[in-house]
Amino acid sequence: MPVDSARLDTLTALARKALWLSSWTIHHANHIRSNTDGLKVGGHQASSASLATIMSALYFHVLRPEDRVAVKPHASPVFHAIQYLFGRQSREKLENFRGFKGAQSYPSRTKDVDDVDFSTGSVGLGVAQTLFASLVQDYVKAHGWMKDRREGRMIALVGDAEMDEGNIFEALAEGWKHGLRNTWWVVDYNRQSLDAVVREGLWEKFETVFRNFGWDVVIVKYGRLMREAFAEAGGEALKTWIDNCPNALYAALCFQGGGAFRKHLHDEIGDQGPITKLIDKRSDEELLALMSNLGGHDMASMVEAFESVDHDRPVCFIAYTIKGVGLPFQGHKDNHAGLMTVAQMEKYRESQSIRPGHEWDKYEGLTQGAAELDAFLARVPFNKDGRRLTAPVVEVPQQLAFKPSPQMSTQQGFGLVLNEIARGDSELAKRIVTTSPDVTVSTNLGPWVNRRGLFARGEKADLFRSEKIPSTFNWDFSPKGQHLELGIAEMNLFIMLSALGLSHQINGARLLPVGTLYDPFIERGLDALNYACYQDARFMVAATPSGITLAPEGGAHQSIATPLIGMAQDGLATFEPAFVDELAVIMGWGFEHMQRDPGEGGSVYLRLSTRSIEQAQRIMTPELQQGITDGAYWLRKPGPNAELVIAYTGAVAPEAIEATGFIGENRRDIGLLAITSADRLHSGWTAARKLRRDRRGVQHLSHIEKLLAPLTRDCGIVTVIDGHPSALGWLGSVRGNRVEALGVEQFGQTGTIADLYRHYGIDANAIIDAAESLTTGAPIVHRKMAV
Ligand SMILES: Cc1ncc(C[n+]2csc(CCOP(=O)(O)OP(=O)(O)O)c2C)c(N)n1
Ligand SMILES: [Mg+2]
Repeated sequence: MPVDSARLDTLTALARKALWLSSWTIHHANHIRSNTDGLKVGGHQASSASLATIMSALYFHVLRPEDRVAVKPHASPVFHAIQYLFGRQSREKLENFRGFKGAQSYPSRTKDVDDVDFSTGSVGLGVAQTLFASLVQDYVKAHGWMKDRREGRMIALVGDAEMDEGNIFEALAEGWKHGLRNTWWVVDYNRQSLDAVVREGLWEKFETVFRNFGWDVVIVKYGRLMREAFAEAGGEALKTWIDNCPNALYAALCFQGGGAFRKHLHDEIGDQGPITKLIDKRSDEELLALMSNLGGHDMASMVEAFESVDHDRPVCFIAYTIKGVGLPFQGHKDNHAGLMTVAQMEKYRESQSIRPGHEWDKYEGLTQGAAELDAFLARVPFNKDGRRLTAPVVEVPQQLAFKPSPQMSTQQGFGLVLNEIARGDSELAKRIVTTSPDVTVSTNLGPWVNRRGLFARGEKADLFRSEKIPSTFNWDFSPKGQHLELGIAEMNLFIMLSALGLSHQINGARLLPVGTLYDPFIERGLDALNYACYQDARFMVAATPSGITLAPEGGAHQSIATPLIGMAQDGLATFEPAFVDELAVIMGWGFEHMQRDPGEGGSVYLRLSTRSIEQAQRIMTPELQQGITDGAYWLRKPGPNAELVIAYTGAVAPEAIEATGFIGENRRDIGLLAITSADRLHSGWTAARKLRRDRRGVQHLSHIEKLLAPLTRDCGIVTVIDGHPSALGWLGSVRGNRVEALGVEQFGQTGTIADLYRHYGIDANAIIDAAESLTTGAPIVHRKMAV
């Protein structure tokens, strides 16, 4: 239905206001707020201007409350301005833009107060997030959890240079495989990036890519002024000139203004009667207004383009824009960090009929009355409370069961625990959804998938099964399936986990996502993992195999840095258990942790191994359980005069146990500390120190402080991990003990586990050597001979 002209006028006025407010926000941060540390606000003003009309069309008119949006990072000020007009952002936070606790530089789900759906900032990731969010919505719907909620459109406002990010193309391919729907990407085609003008002709290539992947492509090139001019005598020639004008020249002329356009048009088209008349009847100002009236700056054209979509296939809108439109540096190639001078801002203020001192007034300078605009904004469909949903907590059994064997790896145990959950009909079993980038079988998710099936919107039987060809895996696809098959791209895994892990807030349906990959490839998807955590998505990632313990797989697949990544990543609790009973406890805790409130819960990373080791035969007491989830427990308590403690993590447990046996014959009271989570130990220690500093007199001790409390200062600690030694090296600082930290610092070789443990110095002999260097007394004679 065409939008009436009064409504269009109001939308245009609000877009103008949003642009003013975003510019004033930036100006305020730079020139008015006292800024002693030279906090420069760049990279926002020009980018925000570029999108002001498009975003206003969406937010004030097109969007429905069930829609979800990822806003291009540098359009943050215009996003906040729109929210301010909605009454969902405060003037105080705008005045404090980019300041401490102020409106965020890039839209943030967790740090902003104004209804951000997806955090953005690292270009490319927000775009792909909308695609995966749409797949997740399909999953939720197919499982019958949408209730009476309407399907939302997942919309990304995309900078044209964002398309250089490979993760967008990885996502496109994945979306196609899954029959993507309800996804709109609106490209702000200003033909500028940070440094440069976008390469001529690049977009034609992208367009083909989109169409190839089944997307509808809607190009919004000309605004209404342009279209009207094209209809005038000579208009065709003008259109041809515009179409043929190179990106860089068009941008430069927009910067220079109407006079420059006139000169070029005259020079290049010559005196051809009608076109000359068309140009010359316009003043410089009018000519500039015409030439900068690209589709993306024209409310009518944008509304029309959005409303023309009558299907649920994915759509890519390419909206032509000018970076910094309407501002003095519009089109200038250096405008990314462009700021207006005080004098320029004054002029802009006057042009908007805004009185000094009334810069923040919502409707100042608009012709529509305040009551009318209040009523308009109150009726905007998107402007609704409660867009962020919640979902009840899924109960997790006290202890997760698994079928034990005397020898097992943690990777095997992971499969066994999930298999046991899959056999039952608990709510937990229903809400777990697994996903893996082409390593489902090799990370032991196979048994789970056999029982719960693969997800697809349509049924598809396993051909091998229907052809009666024996196979270990029965992989039927159906709308009830609970495994999302992914191609190899690890970025897609983490963005998918991010989307699944926000389902309780986006769809009001709780999912408990579990993803698997090989540990070294965490680094491949690290930025997406970081962003998933930054937006407080909740998931469990099992990374296996890991370390040099995957020995014959070779150096390229060995992971050294991941224990440190796990410790350093905010929002991610990292565990590296040695025994499967520990893993079962951690997974149970993890499923609960994933459901805790913001600020309390988070995601979980399990660094697992393929090394099969002898399992501890023991009763899982509540005390042991607590130690495991807090990060450590004494496998052998140190005696009262302990000279030495061996602290180990993960797959090297047999070496630590063996060395303890040998050393124990010559050194008194030796203790063996099993560390299940260096991350939780360390963060607990940091938190306790902070608490004691903040509230003097508080006696709170962290778990590691309590564990190490019985040790004297003279007691040495040998730490050992199949990973970077600094992951455990800090233990010495807890109570001032000397430490020998063993671990891996160079890329690995292929070989047997024994070869490599010996080569990198994390075998029993290396532990014994380290113990000797820390203690005095007779040499430790019962040294294990090299095999
Ligand atoms: C992954 C990543 N790399 C680099 C940057 C720095 N950066 C911010 S904006 C930008 C250029 C963006 O250009 P475009 O997407 O076309 O948006 P525009 O500036 O035109 O609004 C760059 C390189 C970033 N934010 N994220
Ligand atoms: Mg751009």
